[in-house]
Amino acid sequence: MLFVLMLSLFLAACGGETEEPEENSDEPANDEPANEDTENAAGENEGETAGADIEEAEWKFITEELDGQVQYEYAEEFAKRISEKTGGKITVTPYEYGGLGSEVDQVKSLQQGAVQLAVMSPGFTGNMVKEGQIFALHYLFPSDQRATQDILNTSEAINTDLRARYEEYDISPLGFWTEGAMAWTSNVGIEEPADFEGLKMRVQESPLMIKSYEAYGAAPQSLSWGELYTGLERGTVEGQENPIFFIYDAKFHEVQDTMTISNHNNYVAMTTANTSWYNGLSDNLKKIVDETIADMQDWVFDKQTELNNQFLEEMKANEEYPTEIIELTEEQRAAFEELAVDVREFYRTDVSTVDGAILDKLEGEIEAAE
Ligand code: 6CS
Repeated sequence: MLFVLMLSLFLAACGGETEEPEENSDEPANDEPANEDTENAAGENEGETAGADIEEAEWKFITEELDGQVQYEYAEEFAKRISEKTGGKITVTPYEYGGLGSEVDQVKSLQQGAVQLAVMSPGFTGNMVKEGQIFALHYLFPSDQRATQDILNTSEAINTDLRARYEEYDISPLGFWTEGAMAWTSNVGIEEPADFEGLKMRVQESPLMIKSYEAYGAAPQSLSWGELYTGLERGTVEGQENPIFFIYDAKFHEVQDTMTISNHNNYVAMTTANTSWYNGLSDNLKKIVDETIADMQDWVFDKQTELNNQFLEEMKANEEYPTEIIELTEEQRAAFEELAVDVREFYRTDVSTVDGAILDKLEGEIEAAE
């Protein structure tokens, strides 16, 4: 035995062949070059190194928007980053709105695990995750979008408490971000609450959104955005709210005469994952997903700013479909705010399943931030 041991030491010292490493050994086999990626300077090929222990997989990522709009651009950027970080082992396939049914159908697809990831607007879960309707409350967040995004990034009420409510339904919101300030479109030119009187306002699937417009005297109804252009054209609905980039890119300005820059709220979207799938990811992949989403908060903020500015300019310059653009003064905004504040009470008593605790905490966080 001593002879055998000495012989193998002698052969190893001479650079002779050695045994293959045991299956579970972490060491590379001596007769193969060490992983070249790890030898590169400055983290080059970091993705390939990171991807070394990752199995190939495809993750489906649905969005509620089309190519060129914020959500879809987000999914494409996410796909690019995940591929880089996993050395191409994970392919994320983004899906535009439309192919997988309505927004509510998309929520079900995520819950059932037919897709792994989705950008979701809380408005479409309004009949299920009651607390998620918090984002339908007007004048809750600061009117400044950067300040709003900072709260969305750091709020415990949102990122811990609200997330837990969603996870009861197998939906994990991993990031909350604004798609920009909301504006109203109509043919009446909304400047004061009286302009809403009897107006058939389109909203998403959220009882609280309905309540918010009833507070102004409107006659709101829920509709998928896929039916919104035709609805406005035919007059089945007469007004709607959305960020400017979306109003212009979805061509609502073709069938609406005026846009009120009301900034009564901001449009919140969530990057969500199917909870069971997310929990089943390896620690390494979970970390890659979490870090990518955290890193993209600034990216998506810049993207929505860019698109909202760009489309506002395009709308102003459009002579084929001219739009009267109304900017509300602080005084005019205050008249809406006065009516909107009571809706918070409705949220506390009739919507919230936790006695308004999430709203109380969020209000405190907003106040502290301001
Ligand atoms: O109004 C809507 O329903 C749509 N608005 C935006 C900004 N994104 C998708 C959503 O479905």
